[in-house]
Formats: sequence, structure tokens, C-alpha cells
Amino acid sequence: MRTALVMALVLTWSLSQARAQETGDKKPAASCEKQESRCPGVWYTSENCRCKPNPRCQACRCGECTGGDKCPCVEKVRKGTGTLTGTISHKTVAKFPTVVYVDEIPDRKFAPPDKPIVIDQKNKVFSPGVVPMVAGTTVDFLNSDGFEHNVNSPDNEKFNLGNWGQNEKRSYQFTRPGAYTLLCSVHPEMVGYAVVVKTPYFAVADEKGNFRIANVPAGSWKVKIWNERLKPKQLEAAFAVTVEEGKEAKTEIKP
Ligand SMILES: [Cu+2]
Repeated sequence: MRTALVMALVLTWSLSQARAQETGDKKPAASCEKQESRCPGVWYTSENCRCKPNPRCQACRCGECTGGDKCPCVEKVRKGTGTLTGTISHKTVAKFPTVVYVDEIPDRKFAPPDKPIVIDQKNKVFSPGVVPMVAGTTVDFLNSDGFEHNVNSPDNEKFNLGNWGQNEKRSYQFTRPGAYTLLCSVHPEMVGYAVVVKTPYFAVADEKGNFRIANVPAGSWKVKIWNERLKPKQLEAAFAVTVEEGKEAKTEIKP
């Protein structure tokens, strides 16, 4: 009887070991255990107390994907979010990529994506040239050209990552909301923009000014816009929108 029990325990233990090895899961760090109820059945990585992300969730980029069988932000499409669509009517929109974003959701802070996003330097062009991101996002700056590039910004806290060659990368974490001009000291003609905002609810409008932001929490929010040609007053202007659960809210923005 006792032997059978020991055998069963050993079998259960080796099965769970095999599963852990298969998935590469780690046990939660003791300091992370308080958060466990947020993602039942999913191990944390010990380094940063976050749930193991579900690969299915990564496409939605809500910054809240914590793993498990269901993606919390996909669930939220049904529970408490809607879609914000609309048009920005301004002469600059056709030529200059324009970011539209929900300025803030009071009392909520949003985690950056688990993985860095990428801005390449190719044929002496920052690609993409205008990149919105939630505060805390890390950018991997690549160099795909056969010569050296540099990345620096004269804006906000200012940074200079130095120079590096082809197929190398250097990273920078954008923690402070604001627009950063991205420059290359080797090629004065190169210019790009990182637009750091407080929420993950943003989009770049097309050349007609149309935009679509999915999974926006239901509620009344202020929307702002950014492009390199808008004046400070236009950048500060906040446009009221109301998003209803499961519905599409349509708005026209006239800066
Ligand atoms: Cu360059």
C-alpha cells in the first residue's frame, strides 16, 4: 500500500518536471506569490514577477497580457471595452504620420510590452519613422546598413547611444511621456520620432487621417494627437470621446 503511494507521488512529480521542462516554465519567486491569483495555473518568471505571456496575446499589444488559457485583454473585448475610430481633419495629416492616442485612463498604469520594439536604420532612414509607444517601452535600434549609424535625441532627458555598425543593435528604454526627435550624428538628413504616451491606446492615422484603436476601456476619455508639424497649442488640445462597451465610437478631430 505504502509502496503504491510512493510510486504514485514519484510518477506525479516526474510528470510535472517533464511538463516544466517542455514549456521552460519556472517556479514563482517567493516575492511574486502574492500576484499568483491574477494568473492561475501560470508560472511567473523569477526575474520580474510577471506571468508567463500567452503567445496568442502578443498580437493585441494591450500591455496587460499575463498568460493562461485566456488572454485577459481579448476577454476584455467582450467585457468592458470598445473600439475608437475616426478621422483627423488637418492639412498636415496627408504628409506627416500622425499619432492619435488616449491621453490617460485615471488610476490606471500600463505595463510596457514584454519584448522590445524595433526601429531599424536602413538606407539612411529610420524605419518606421514615427513610432508611438507606451511609457516604459524599450526600443532596440538596429543598423541594417553597411556603415555606422548613431542614435541620439536632444529632447526631454536627452540621450546619445553612440555609434555602431551593421547588424548590431543598441537599446533604450523610454520611461518619460513626450515626443523625442531621433537623430543620427553621422547623417544629418536622418530624422525619426518616438512618441511616448501614458496608455497603450494609440494608432498612427493613414494619409487620409483615418484611425482605429481597438480594446479601449469603456468610458469618457481625452484624445490627443501628434505630428511633427502641429503647433504646441494643437498638441495640447484634448478631444473628448466616449467609448461604450462592445461598440464602435466614431469621432472627428479638428485641431
Ligand atoms: Cu546614420
